[in-house]
Amino acid sequence: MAQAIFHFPRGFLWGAATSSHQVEGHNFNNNWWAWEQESGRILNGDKSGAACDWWGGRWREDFDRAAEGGQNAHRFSIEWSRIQPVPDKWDESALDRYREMARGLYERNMTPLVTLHHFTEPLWISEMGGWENEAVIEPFVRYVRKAVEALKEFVNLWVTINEPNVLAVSAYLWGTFPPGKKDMGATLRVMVNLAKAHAAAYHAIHEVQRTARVGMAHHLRPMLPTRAWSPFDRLSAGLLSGLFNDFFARGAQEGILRLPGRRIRLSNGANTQDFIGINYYTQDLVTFDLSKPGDLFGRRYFPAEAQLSETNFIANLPQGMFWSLNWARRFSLPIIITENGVEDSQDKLRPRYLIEHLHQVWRAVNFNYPVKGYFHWSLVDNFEWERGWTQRFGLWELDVQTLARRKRSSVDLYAEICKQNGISSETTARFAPQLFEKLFPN
Ligand code: IFM
Repeated sequence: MAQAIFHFPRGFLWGAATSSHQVEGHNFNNNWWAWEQESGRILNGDKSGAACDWWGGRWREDFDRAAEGGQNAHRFSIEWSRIQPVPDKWDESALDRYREMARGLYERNMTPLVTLHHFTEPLWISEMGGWENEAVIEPFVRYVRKAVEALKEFVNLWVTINEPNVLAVSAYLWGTFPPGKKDMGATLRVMVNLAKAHAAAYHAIHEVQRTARVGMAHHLRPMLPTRAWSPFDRLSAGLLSGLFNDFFARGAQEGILRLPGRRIRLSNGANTQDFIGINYYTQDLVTFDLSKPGDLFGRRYFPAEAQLSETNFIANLPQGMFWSLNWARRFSLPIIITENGVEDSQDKLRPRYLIEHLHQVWRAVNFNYPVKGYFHWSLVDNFEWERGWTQRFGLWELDVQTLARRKRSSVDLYAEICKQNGISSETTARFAPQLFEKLFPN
């Protein structure tokens, strides 16, 4: 049997990613809690409830699990609605708790990466009109300053906004996130405001903390023309990808926002990323379809032969990870994989998915792509937005009733990878034997 290891660079960050609303519980002062109370919004009428009870302190045991599993980093988010429950009040005790969490990572020799906005906002921001209203940028930046000031002793890696493209599209085009609009004009306005908010937050963070490294977590969904020879398939794939994948990252590089048919120049927008964060899960094929003007004439689907996840949400297409890293390389900045994972309650696909995706990361590293870290989504099963508890992304299983954690076999797999700083032939043989010949041919 081949004995070999795909090594990662020294100092590579190995971690998992989580977000406040999905793990904390009892987050009742934000727009998502309110949304969950409306009937028909969440699959099965599920509610985040106590979630993983991190606000009750169970982050400690989950951080212990991560540290024991060889993880040397963790990405978590902080909740604006807890820190600033009303416009003229800061809750210092909430900031203290987040400081304790950041210190908790530090004490476990884990590097914290903190996300400042991960899909949720205080109710009073929604009452102002949310991201449709440019006036919310100013309070957002005030909150960012306050949070960075409070956490900077332990944190210098920041994500300003998680997946601004998913947020804009889900909340304003598909209507699956609050406020549930289906309006292309509103979607584009929100995208512009989020891009402006990122730029302003970037500068604010650097004013408060000179050594900060700041980025966004870009949800990348490669969209490839079904028929590469077809100019129409190429056109709709290019339009979709340009708006969904490129808008924020290019905007933060060039200071120019490219909307269909017009451009907006941001005076403070250029070079406002210190690293490129990538959330990669799956990719699409795109066929030109005249009946889909709202989708820029593109019909998206998974290749017929692709292996699908438990709820058909994700196709296991690891080549898309390489595509994403290649996409990120053009910015000449360090790259961090801020999310990657699969929903799989039985842990049938995850071991294979994990190894195959990390193998693509390793390939990129060998082409000298500047990949600095990988954060698996997620550490423990958590509340999956409009899909409620129906999708299980955790390395650890959560019993939503009792809050008990149970180990999936991917826990041991990921621990071996983190501890070896690489993927060994032995690990592959044990956890995903079907991949062995492909990855380690004799
Ligand atoms: O759970 C989400 C996360 O909040 C953002 N990125 C995708 C994950 C899986 O759907």
